[in-house]
Amino acid sequence: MDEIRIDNLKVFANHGVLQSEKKTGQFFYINAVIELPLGRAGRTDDLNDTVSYAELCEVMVKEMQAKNYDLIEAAAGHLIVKILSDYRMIGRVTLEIRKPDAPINASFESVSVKMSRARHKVFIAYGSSMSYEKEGKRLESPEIIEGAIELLSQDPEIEIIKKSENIITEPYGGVAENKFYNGMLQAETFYEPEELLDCLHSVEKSFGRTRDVHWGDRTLDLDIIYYDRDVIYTDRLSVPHPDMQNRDFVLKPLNELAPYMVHPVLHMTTEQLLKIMKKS
Ligand code: A4P
Ligand code: MG
Repeated sequence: MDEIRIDNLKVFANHGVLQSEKKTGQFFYINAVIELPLGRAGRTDDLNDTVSYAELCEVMVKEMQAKNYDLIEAAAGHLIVKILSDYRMIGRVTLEIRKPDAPINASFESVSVKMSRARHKVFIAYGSSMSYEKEGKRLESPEIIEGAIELLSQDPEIEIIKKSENIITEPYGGVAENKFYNGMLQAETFYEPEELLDCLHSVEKSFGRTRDVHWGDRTLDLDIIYYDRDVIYTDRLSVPHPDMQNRDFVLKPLNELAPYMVHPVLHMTTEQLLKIMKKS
């Protein structure tokens, strides 16, 4: 990916754990690497085909001075989310914030943090087979799903791009007894995979999700089906979802949103996976 770089942007701001740092302030220095496609601007010589580095500097100075953080990690994280959400052309932002006058009783040149976050394309399957009473009101599955999508859209690190229709499906796996409402979301996120999982768990929790029976009925289930074209296998996460190719309640809504998307392990499109599943 092409890059715009900004080196040692000098900003006076009031970040620090100590009250004295918040009161007096100090200089911070920012190195930014902004990844975006620059080929078009290279040919057209038009500022509209790129992102203005002057504007980026202004945004960073303004955001650094708008709020006082304890940690430069928080300042960097906040700046990255701001830049990625405001400029859709930008695919990744890497920021280093240096603090040469940190209150440390030792000799050093500066301390710094470096953080990098990117825009990721994800597909999230949702399912609900039980109602839930929230703030004195009984929510049926379609309302739970609507509420969950609303909560996800309020997250500054998630943008919902498309939603499939809700479909009503028979319980799968021989444990759950109720019919399910299922569907799929296509979204963009700046979260890393396990951060996204934590976010989905917290949304599930706010609609009363408990985890007592494996594959049992549930108020809300949010599963990561695809995370870019990555193959992820950790203690907490398997992506692509390992059983997706056997589930019509996953493949049908996915086929509505992304029929030609190729499964990174099985090397088949959603359409092909659905055809094979129907035959077996
Ligand atoms: N986990 C691993 N990979 C993922 C992923 N890609 N996305 C881990 C989300 N979570 C993932 O899941 C257990 C753990 O799986 C999570 O804590 C996470 O770390 P869970 O949702 O807590 O437990 P579960 O739902 O009982 O197990 P599992 O295997 O996730 O079940 P599924 O696959 O979610 O299936 N029938 C119909 N018609 N429609 C349904 O939606 N859903 C299920 C549950 C059963 N039958 C169904 C439906
Ligand atoms: Mg789940």
